Amino acid sequence: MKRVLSVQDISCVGKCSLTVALPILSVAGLEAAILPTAVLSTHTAFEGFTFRDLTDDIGPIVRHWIDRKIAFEGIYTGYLGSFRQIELVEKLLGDLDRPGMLRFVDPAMADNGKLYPGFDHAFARRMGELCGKADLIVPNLTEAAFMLGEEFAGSGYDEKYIRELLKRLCGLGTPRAMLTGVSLEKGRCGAAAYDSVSDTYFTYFSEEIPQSFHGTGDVFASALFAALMHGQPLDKAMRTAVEYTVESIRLTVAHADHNWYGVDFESAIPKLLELLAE
Ligand code: PXL
Repeated sequence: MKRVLSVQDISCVGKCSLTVALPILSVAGLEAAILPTAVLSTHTAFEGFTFRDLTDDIGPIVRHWIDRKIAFEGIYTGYLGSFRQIELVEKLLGDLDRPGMLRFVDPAMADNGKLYPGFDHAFARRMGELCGKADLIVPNLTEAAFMLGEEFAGSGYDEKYIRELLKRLCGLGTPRAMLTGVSLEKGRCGAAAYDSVSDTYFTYFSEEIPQSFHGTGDVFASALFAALMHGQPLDKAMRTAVEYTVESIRLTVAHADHNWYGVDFESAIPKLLELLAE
Protein backbone atom coordinates (compact mmCIF):
# COMPACT_ATOMS: atom_id res chain seq x y z
CA MET A 1 0.00 0.00 0.00
CA LYS A 2 1.31 3.46 -0.87
CA ARG A 3 2.03 5.64 2.16
CA VAL A 4 1.31 9.34 1.64
CA LEU A 5 1.55 12.35 3.93
CA SER A 6 -0.79 15.29 4.31
CA VAL A 7 0.47 18.41 6.06
CA GLN A 8 -2.24 20.85 7.17
CA ASP A 9 -4.29 21.88 10.19
CA ILE A 10 -6.99 19.99 12.03
CA SER A 11 -10.11 22.10 12.23
CA CYS A 12 -12.05 19.96 14.69
CA VAL A 13 -15.40 21.08 13.28
CA GLY A 14 -15.72 22.53 9.79
CA LYS A 15 -15.21 19.80 7.17
CA CYS A 16 -11.92 21.07 5.78
CA SER A 17 -8.19 20.33 5.75
CA LEU A 18 -7.32 17.05 7.52
CA THR A 19 -10.89 15.99 8.37
CA VAL A 20 -11.50 15.99 4.60
CA ALA A 21 -8.11 14.74 3.37
CA LEU A 22 -7.86 11.72 5.69
CA PRO A 23 -11.11 9.96 4.71
CA ILE A 24 -10.65 10.71 1.00
CA LEU A 25 -7.09 9.36 0.91
CA SER A 26 -8.14 6.26 2.87
CA VAL A 27 -11.06 5.59 0.53
CA ALA A 28 -8.59 5.70 -2.38
CA GLY A 29 -6.70 2.81 -0.77
CA LEU A 30 -3.77 4.90 0.44
CA GLU A 31 -2.11 4.77 3.84
CA ALA A 32 -2.75 8.32 5.00
CA ALA A 33 -0.17 9.73 7.40
CA ILE A 34 -0.69 13.21 8.77
CA LEU A 35 1.34 16.08 10.09
CA PRO A 36 -1.08 18.44 11.88
CA THR A 37 0.25 21.98 11.82
CA ALA A 38 -2.34 23.40 14.24
CA VAL A 39 -5.52 22.41 16.03
CA LEU A 40 -8.45 24.81 15.69
CA SER A 41 -11.85 24.41 17.31
CA THR A 42 -13.40 25.19 13.91
CA HIS A 43 -12.15 26.62 10.63
CA THR A 44 -11.58 30.34 10.53
CA ALA A 45 -14.96 31.30 9.11
CA PHE A 46 -16.57 30.63 12.51
CA GLU A 47 -16.40 33.49 14.97
CA GLY A 48 -14.14 33.03 18.02
CA PHE A 49 -12.22 29.92 16.90
CA THR A 50 -9.40 28.63 19.11
CA PHE A 51 -5.95 28.04 17.58
CA ARG A 52 -3.24 25.78 19.05
CA ASP A 53 -0.09 26.25 17.02
CA LEU A 54 1.99 23.07 16.50
CA THR A 55 4.83 24.68 14.54
CA ASP A 56 7.47 23.63 17.08
CA ASP A 57 6.49 19.96 16.70
CA ILE A 58 7.04 19.85 12.93
CA GLY A 59 10.86 19.55 13.01
CA PRO A 60 11.05 16.81 15.70
CA ILE A 61 8.25 14.78 14.05
CA VAL A 62 10.02 14.82 10.68
CA ARG A 63 13.36 13.99 12.31
CA HIS A 64 11.80 10.96 14.03
CA TRP A 65 10.42 9.69 10.70
CA ILE A 66 13.82 10.08 9.04
CA ASP A 67 15.50 8.23 11.96
CA ARG A 68 12.98 5.38 11.64
CA LYS A 69 13.37 5.37 7.83
CA ILE A 70 9.69 6.15 7.32
CA ALA A 71 9.23 7.41 3.76
CA PHE A 72 6.32 8.71 1.69
CA GLU A 73 5.43 8.33 -1.98
CA GLY A 74 3.62 11.63 -2.03
CA ILE A 75 3.24 14.71 0.16
CA TYR A 76 0.15 16.93 0.02
CA THR A 77 0.31 20.26 1.82
CA GLY A 78 -2.70 22.51 2.38
CA TYR A 79 -3.58 25.40 4.68
CA LEU A 80 -0.50 26.69 6.54
CA GLY A 81 -0.84 29.28 9.28
CA SER A 82 2.39 31.32 9.17
CA PHE A 83 5.58 32.22 7.30
CA ARG A 84 7.51 29.93 9.64
CA GLN A 85 5.23 27.00 8.77
CA ILE A 86 5.87 27.60 5.07
CA GLU A 87 9.61 27.61 5.75
CA LEU A 88 9.37 24.31 7.69
CA VAL A 89 7.25 22.72 4.97
CA GLU A 90 9.81 23.74 2.33
CA LYS A 91 12.47 22.09 4.47
CA LEU A 92 10.50 18.87 4.97
CA LEU A 93 9.82 18.58 1.23
CA GLY A 94 13.60 18.49 0.81
CA ASP A 95 14.36 16.31 3.85
CA LEU A 96 11.77 13.66 2.93
CA ASP A 97 12.47 13.77 -0.79
CA ARG A 98 13.04 10.51 -2.62
CA PRO A 99 12.94 9.54 -6.31
CA GLY A 100 9.44 9.66 -7.77
CA MET A 101 7.85 11.36 -4.75
CA LEU A 102 4.96 13.67 -5.68
CA ARG A 103 5.16 17.10 -4.04
CA PHE A 104 1.61 18.45 -4.21
CA VAL A 105 0.89 21.93 -2.87
CA ASP A 106 -2.56 23.44 -2.39
CA PRO A 107 -1.92 27.09 -1.41
CA ALA A 108 -5.19 27.23 0.58
CA MET A 109 -5.37 30.84 1.80
CA ALA A 110 -8.03 32.78 -0.14
CA ASP A 111 -11.24 32.58 -2.13
CA ASN A 112 -13.68 34.85 -3.95
CA GLY A 113 -11.15 37.69 -4.12
CA LYS A 114 -10.42 37.68 -0.37
CA LEU A 115 -7.61 36.29 1.80
CA TYR A 116 -8.69 34.15 4.78
CA PRO A 117 -8.46 35.86 8.21
CA GLY A 118 -4.87 36.48 9.36
CA PHE A 119 -3.21 36.48 5.93
CA ASP A 120 -1.84 39.38 3.90
CA HIS A 121 -0.38 39.83 0.42
CA ALA A 122 3.19 39.22 1.60
CA PHE A 123 2.04 35.82 2.87
CA ALA A 124 0.51 35.07 -0.52
CA ARG A 125 3.81 35.90 -2.25
CA ARG A 126 5.65 33.64 0.19
CA MET A 127 3.16 30.84 -0.57
CA GLY A 128 4.06 31.40 -4.24
CA GLU A 129 7.68 30.56 -3.39
CA LEU A 130 6.56 27.28 -1.76
CA CYS A 131 4.54 26.52 -4.90
CA GLY A 132 7.75 26.95 -6.89
CA LYS A 133 9.15 23.89 -5.11
CA ALA A 134 6.16 21.63 -5.91
CA ASP A 135 5.57 19.13 -8.73
CA LEU A 136 1.94 20.22 -8.98
CA ILE A 137 -0.05 23.11 -7.48
CA VAL A 138 -3.83 23.61 -7.29
CA PRO A 139 -4.71 27.24 -6.51
CA ASN A 140 -8.11 28.78 -7.15
CA LEU A 141 -8.22 31.99 -9.22
CA THR A 142 -7.87 34.23 -6.16
CA GLU A 143 -4.85 32.38 -4.79
CA ALA A 144 -3.22 32.28 -8.21
CA ALA A 145 -3.56 36.04 -8.73
CA PHE A 146 -2.38 36.93 -5.20
CA MET A 147 0.68 34.62 -5.38
CA LEU A 148 1.69 36.40 -8.58
CA GLY A 149 1.06 39.83 -7.05
CA GLU A 150 -1.82 40.49 -9.45
CA GLU A 151 -5.37 41.76 -9.08
CA PHE A 152 -8.13 39.16 -8.77
CA ALA A 153 -9.96 39.00 -12.12
CA GLY A 154 -13.39 38.21 -10.66
CA SER A 155 -15.63 36.78 -13.36
CA GLY A 156 -14.27 39.03 -16.12
CA TYR A 157 -11.81 36.66 -17.76
CA ASP A 158 -11.52 34.51 -20.87
CA GLU A 159 -9.65 31.36 -21.85
CA LYS A 160 -6.58 33.35 -22.95
CA TYR A 161 -6.31 34.76 -19.42
CA ILE A 162 -6.55 31.25 -17.92
CA ARG A 163 -3.86 29.85 -20.23
CA GLU A 164 -1.53 32.75 -19.52
CA LEU A 165 -2.19 32.61 -15.78
CA LEU A 166 -1.26 28.91 -15.78
CA LYS A 167 1.99 29.71 -17.60
CA ARG A 168 2.81 32.47 -15.12
CA LEU A 169 2.16 30.00 -12.26
CA CYS A 170 4.64 27.57 -13.83
CA GLY A 171 7.01 30.53 -13.91
CA LEU A 172 7.08 30.29 -10.10
CA GLY A 173 9.08 27.08 -10.60
CA THR A 174 6.52 24.27 -10.59
CA PRO A 175 6.30 22.19 -13.78
CA ARG A 176 2.52 21.70 -13.54
CA ALA A 177 -0.29 23.95 -12.36
CA MET A 178 -4.04 23.43 -12.14
CA LEU A 179 -6.58 26.20 -11.58
CA THR A 180 -9.81 25.37 -9.77
CA GLY A 181 -13.16 27.13 -9.95
CA VAL A 182 -12.75 28.07 -13.62
CA SER A 183 -15.87 28.99 -15.57
CA LEU A 184 -15.68 29.98 -19.24
CA GLU A 185 -19.35 29.49 -20.00
CA LYS A 186 -22.50 30.19 -18.00
CA GLY A 187 -23.66 27.09 -16.10
CA ARG A 188 -20.35 25.22 -16.44
CA CYS A 189 -17.48 25.18 -13.95
CA GLY A 190 -14.36 23.08 -13.54
CA ALA A 191 -10.58 23.16 -13.76
CA ALA A 192 -7.83 24.02 -16.23
CA ALA A 193 -4.28 22.71 -16.15
CA TYR A 194 -0.95 23.26 -17.85
CA ASP A 195 1.98 20.86 -18.00
CA SER A 196 5.02 22.93 -18.95
CA VAL A 197 7.14 19.82 -19.59
CA SER A 198 4.96 18.49 -22.40
CA ASP A 199 3.54 21.98 -23.21
CA THR A 200 -0.01 20.65 -22.87
CA TYR A 201 -3.07 22.55 -21.70
CA PHE A 202 -6.32 20.86 -20.79
CA THR A 203 -9.65 21.61 -19.17
CA TYR A 204 -12.58 19.73 -17.68
CA PHE A 205 -15.94 21.30 -16.94
CA SER A 206 -19.11 20.03 -15.31
CA GLU A 207 -22.38 21.45 -14.04
CA GLU A 208 -21.99 24.72 -12.13
CA ILE A 209 -24.07 24.72 -8.95
CA PRO A 210 -24.59 28.38 -8.12
CA GLN A 211 -23.71 28.17 -4.44
CA SER A 212 -20.30 28.40 -2.87
CA PHE A 213 -19.17 26.42 0.18
CA HIS A 214 -16.16 26.33 2.46
CA GLY A 215 -13.93 23.30 2.08
CA THR A 216 -14.67 22.57 -1.58
CA GLY A 217 -11.05 23.42 -2.46
CA ASP A 218 -9.91 20.81 0.08
CA VAL A 219 -12.35 18.22 -1.29
CA PHE A 220 -11.03 18.91 -4.81
CA ALA A 221 -7.35 18.83 -3.81
CA SER A 222 -7.74 15.67 -1.71
CA ALA A 223 -9.56 13.85 -4.53
CA LEU A 224 -7.01 15.01 -7.12
CA PHE A 225 -4.04 13.93 -5.01
CA ALA A 226 -5.80 10.63 -4.15
CA ALA A 227 -6.54 9.92 -7.82
CA LEU A 228 -2.96 10.69 -8.87
CA MET A 229 -1.51 8.47 -6.14
CA HIS A 230 -4.05 5.82 -7.15
CA GLY A 231 -2.41 5.88 -10.58
CA GLN A 232 -4.66 8.05 -12.73
CA PRO A 233 -2.91 10.38 -15.21
CA LEU A 234 -3.34 14.12 -14.60
CA ASP A 235 -6.24 14.68 -17.05
CA LYS A 236 -8.24 11.75 -15.70
CA ALA A 237 -7.46 12.68 -12.08
CA MET A 238 -8.68 16.21 -12.84
CA ARG A 239 -11.98 14.79 -14.11
CA THR A 240 -12.28 12.62 -10.97
CA ALA A 241 -11.70 15.64 -8.73
CA VAL A 242 -14.16 17.89 -10.62
CA GLU A 243 -16.94 15.27 -10.74
CA TYR A 244 -16.48 14.26 -7.10
CA THR A 245 -16.53 17.89 -5.94
CA VAL A 246 -19.65 18.65 -8.01
CA GLU A 247 -21.39 15.54 -6.64
CA SER A 248 -20.49 16.61 -3.08
CA ILE A 249 -22.03 20.06 -3.65
CA ARG A 250 -25.06 18.56 -5.42
CA LEU A 251 -25.78 16.19 -2.51
CA THR A 252 -25.27 19.03 -0.01
CA VAL A 253 -27.79 21.39 -1.58
CA ALA A 254 -30.26 18.50 -2.05
CA HIS A 255 -30.78 18.59 1.73
CA ALA A 256 -32.76 21.65 2.73
CA ASP A 257 -31.23 21.56 6.24
CA HIS A 258 -27.58 21.33 5.11
CA ASN A 259 -25.01 23.17 7.20
CA TRP A 260 -23.34 26.38 5.98
CA TYR A 261 -19.74 25.51 6.78
CA GLY A 262 -18.82 22.59 4.52
CA VAL A 263 -20.03 20.11 1.91
CA ASP A 264 -21.32 16.56 2.36
CA PHE A 265 -18.33 14.93 0.69
CA GLU A 266 -19.10 11.83 2.79
CA SER A 267 -22.37 11.19 0.90
CA ALA A 268 -20.51 11.38 -2.44
CA ILE A 269 -17.91 8.72 -1.54
CA PRO A 270 -19.65 6.01 -3.65
CA LYS A 271 -19.22 8.35 -6.66
CA LEU A 272 -15.52 8.81 -5.83
CA LEU A 273 -15.04 5.03 -5.74
CA GLU A 274 -16.72 4.76 -9.15
CA LEU A 275 -14.50 7.49 -10.60
CA LEU A 276 -11.36 5.90 -9.16
CA ALA A 277 -12.29 2.52 -10.65
CA GLU A 278 -12.65 3.95 -14.20
O1 PXL B 1 -10.52 25.03 3.61
C1 PXL B 1 -9.37 25.72 3.83
C2 PXL B 1 -9.13 25.98 5.28
C3 PXL B 1 -8.29 25.14 5.98
N1 PXL B 1 -8.00 25.34 7.27
C4 PXL B 1 -8.51 26.39 7.93
C5 PXL B 1 -9.38 27.27 7.30
C6 PXL B 1 -9.70 27.07 5.94
C7 PXL B 1 -10.60 27.98 5.26
O2 PXL B 1 -11.16 28.88 5.77
O3 PXL B 1 -9.90 28.29 7.98
C8 PXL B 1 -8.15 26.60 9.36
